[in-house]
Amino acid sequence: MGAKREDNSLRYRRAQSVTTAEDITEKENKARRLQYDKPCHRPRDSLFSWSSQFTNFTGLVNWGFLMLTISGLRLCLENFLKYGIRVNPFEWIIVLTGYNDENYKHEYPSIILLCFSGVPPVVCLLIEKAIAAELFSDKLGESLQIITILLEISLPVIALHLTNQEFNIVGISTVCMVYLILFLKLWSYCQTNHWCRAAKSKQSNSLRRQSLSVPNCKDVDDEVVTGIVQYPDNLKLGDLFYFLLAPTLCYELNFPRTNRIRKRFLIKRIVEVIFGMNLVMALFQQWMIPAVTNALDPFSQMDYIRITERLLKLAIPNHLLWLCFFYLTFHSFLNLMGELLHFADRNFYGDWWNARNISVFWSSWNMPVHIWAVRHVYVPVSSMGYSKGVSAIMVFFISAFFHEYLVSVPLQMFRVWAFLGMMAQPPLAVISKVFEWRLGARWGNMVVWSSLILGQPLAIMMYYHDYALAHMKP
Ligand code: 3VV
Repeated sequence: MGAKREDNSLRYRRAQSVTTAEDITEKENKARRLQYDKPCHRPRDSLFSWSSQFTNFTGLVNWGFLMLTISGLRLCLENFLKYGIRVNPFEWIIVLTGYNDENYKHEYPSIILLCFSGVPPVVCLLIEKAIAAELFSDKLGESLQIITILLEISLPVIALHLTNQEFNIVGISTVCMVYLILFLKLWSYCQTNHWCRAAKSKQSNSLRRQSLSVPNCKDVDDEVVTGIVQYPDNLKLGDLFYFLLAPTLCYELNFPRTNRIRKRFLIKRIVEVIFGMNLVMALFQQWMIPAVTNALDPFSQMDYIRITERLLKLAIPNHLLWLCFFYLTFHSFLNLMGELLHFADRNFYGDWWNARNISVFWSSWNMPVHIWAVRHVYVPVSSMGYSKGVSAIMVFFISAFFHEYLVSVPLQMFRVWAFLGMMAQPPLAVISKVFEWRLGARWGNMVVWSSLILGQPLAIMMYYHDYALAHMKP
């Protein structure tokens, strides 16, 4: 058996090998072994040949890390020598508060809008309560809910266009992000309550079986489990505000809860949030701003070679900032909120770094948005009879719209780059799958990383170029 395996492996090596010449026969080898000249040669492949089947490249990986560190160090020194120290925390305070000497304003429109963001949820809750108390018909109530959440998401745009207030860009960006998160949460809140109502009102056996997928609705399941909140007992201000603060976009009547706060874990996350925020702001001032402003000239002159050089230069700080932002948001901040609120489901991100194609990346990088998209758009659209492809395009369309909203509204400049960037994802997913099928998972993963590293600086430059043209003097 052993001999047979050895024989097979020899045959395999012979078939694969470039240097194991077929003319060196087994017989010749035997003869050589009988010689007394202490032979030290035998047929074997060089390690870099595929046929050698050598796989241990740990040293080269170490070398790669060392080269990266040295190049990074050189980049750091070059940056400091060229621009001096640009990190200035006071500048952030000026940007965040909108205070500057020439144009000081006492009104803080962004802060007023942030405070007002507490009102739409209360309106939604009141409508839900009115529907539950049968003051409104379901149809009228649900139409009112839709109008409320559409008004809520339009409010930053309305405030920008109808008031004479001057918003600073960081303030209005924060407002748009908060209003968008609120929009997604309220959509989930209304739809989940709608599912509970629908399940409650249906008595027939077949629909009772369907209602098992919405298990927290009173009168639906005959066995009422104690300690579990059931519709409409959930319609309370405390319950709604817990959901608004919880690190999820999907509403449930009974979230999984932890029974204690781990103090060491909490302190670690707090330190990470404080340190991470300062790091991101410092990197932004010291590295990102000079790289973006320096890339403007080649862009306006349409000098393609220099554009490419500038884009590659911008790609590095942008990518590092993006990685810091990922860790800070999805690990440090969301875990901090989860720990404080006893929220037990910490599935905020998957191993997107191993994604073998773009589809896998989008299903694992931002889990709160992905789970929301699946639960509130993808599955409902699929169950209306549409194919998976159509449902996925629908999700990406909504996502593209909101990406554009997050960029265009603060810049007050309507372009389509962010929208097109997101709408390019389904075709890019197909391309990365072709790479994966034809060349293997490693190449699919390369496509994912390349699109992340190169796609973002391109989009940033498109917007910065258009913004500079519109707002800055030559
Ligand atoms: C807040 C902080 C900001 C920026 C990220 C945006 C996307 C991804 P598949 P299959 P299983 C849509 C709204 C977006 C708003 C955007 C605003 C962002 C800002 C808001 C965050 C603030 C950071 C950074 C971002 O990160 S923005 N992300 O746009 C959209 N795409 C997807 O989620 C997926 O590609 C999707 C859903 C379109 C397709 O996913 O995995 O390729 O599809 O068929 O495998 O199924 C998906 C799941 O659905 C289940 C399956 O079992 C599967 O579950 O594995 O994920 O757990 N499923 C399918 N059919 C089902 C059925 N009939 N019943 C039940 N389940 C079913």
